[in-house]
Amino acid sequence: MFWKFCVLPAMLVGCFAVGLPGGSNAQETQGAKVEKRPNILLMLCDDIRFNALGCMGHPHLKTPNIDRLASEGVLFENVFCTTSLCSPSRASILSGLYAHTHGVTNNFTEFPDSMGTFPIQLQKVGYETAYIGKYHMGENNDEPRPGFDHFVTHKGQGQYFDTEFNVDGQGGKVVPGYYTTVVTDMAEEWIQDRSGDKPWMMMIGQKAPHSFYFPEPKYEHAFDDVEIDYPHSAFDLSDKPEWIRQRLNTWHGIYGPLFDWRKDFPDTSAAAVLDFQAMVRAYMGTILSVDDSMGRLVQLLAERGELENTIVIFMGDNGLLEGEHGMVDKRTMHEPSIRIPLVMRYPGMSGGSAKRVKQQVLTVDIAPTLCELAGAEPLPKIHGRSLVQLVADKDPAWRTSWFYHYNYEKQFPYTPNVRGVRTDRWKLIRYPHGDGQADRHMGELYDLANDPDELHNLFGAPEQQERIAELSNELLELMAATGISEDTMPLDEGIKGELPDASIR
Ligand SMILES: [Ca+2]
Repeated sequence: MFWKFCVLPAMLVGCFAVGLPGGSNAQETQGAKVEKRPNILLMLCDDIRFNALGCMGHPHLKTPNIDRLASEGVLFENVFCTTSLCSPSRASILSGLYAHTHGVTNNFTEFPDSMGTFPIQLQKVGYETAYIGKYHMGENNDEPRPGFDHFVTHKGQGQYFDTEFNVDGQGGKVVPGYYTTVVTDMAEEWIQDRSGDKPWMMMIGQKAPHSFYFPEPKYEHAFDDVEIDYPHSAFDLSDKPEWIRQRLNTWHGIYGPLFDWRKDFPDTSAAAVLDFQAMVRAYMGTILSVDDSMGRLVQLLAERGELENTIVIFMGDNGLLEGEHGMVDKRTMHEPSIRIPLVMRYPGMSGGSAKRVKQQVLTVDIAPTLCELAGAEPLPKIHGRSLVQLVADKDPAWRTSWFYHYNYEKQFPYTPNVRGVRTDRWKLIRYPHGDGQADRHMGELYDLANDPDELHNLFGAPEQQERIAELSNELLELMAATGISEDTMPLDEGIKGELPDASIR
């Protein structure tokens, strides 16, 4: 097991830094023939579920353009965020660091300007870089950020229609139209302006499919014929900790307002499932436009002769619960909340044929991967690992476990503090109170090999107590390896029924 090879945190950092093969492009640039560095197009979706793609087996959603990337590239089947929340996860993607190190532990904290990121590393080796769309680190800041030559974003969440964008710090201006189409137009324009002399990297922050869900008018009725029920797991909470039952009637529970799809709440009646159905249909509708967006951009790259030399990435920032265990939203460590989709098409990495990767990949792995593929200097002392060797030869030393953390939010009092460990087979979730004393919520233990839907909590099973002790130790070791010697977190003030402030929903 990789982690056990490195006893001390300092040594572990060394393993990350030196254990990887050198980038082939970097070597090429030192030779007589200078190969062109690859362009990078990274489309980041907001709150997209891991299975909300045709290529991941969704029963209703058709995403032919993203599926094509998977059929010609690499589909990572087990990808996770280390904190299931927009801003912390986005900061981890940029920096390769866990939230406790980059410091963005909630949705209201600025990403520090001094923090290293992969776009900054790429700029240093001559890349032109752009960010277009939802950035959302710093709730009310739409000004340009380090690492990007061209920067277009908006304050807060933005709107599905007629969002006010700030282009390169020139001030906010409403751009009429549907968000997904508008950012695709802007992305096309920027790519078309590139001369082809310099490599470029563009990140597109799609708003979709984040709540509140408003599909493009042509897709408003795309799923009207699809019947949707609460998942089976919503009705068997007997072995779950009490806080999950307390969440049922709240902003993040299935009997609550469902991001405004239900006007009178809580509603536990059978008929109220129609509100849930309407919500899920709209969520799916927004994703159809995202697939169109990817189709347009891939077409443009092909027309420019740049497709084969561009790393095209589609991924999510965090997962989303859609009724599982009676919950909506994210933040928890249950599978739908932490799993995200990740597809990469780059013949220079995969050889041009379809590949499937089953190992556990994390958001923090993106930055080191892109630095390596671009032939840029690695970011120092980060927590993620480059995926290049894993894709090439399966990397027998790849991680077999990792830890997850989330801090209780006063503004969203529907999830406790979470500290957990996920191995290839087991998941242990603990809910520390935040005062250093014993946990006050029951934990959760799942055998993912035999119970992938997390229906049977084994935390109280006498025969599992030794395993729980072992996994608890492993959790501490993993945290120590990322620099957490003393874990600090807010006090858990409990699950509350109040709605979040309207300005931050
Ligand atoms: Ca998100």
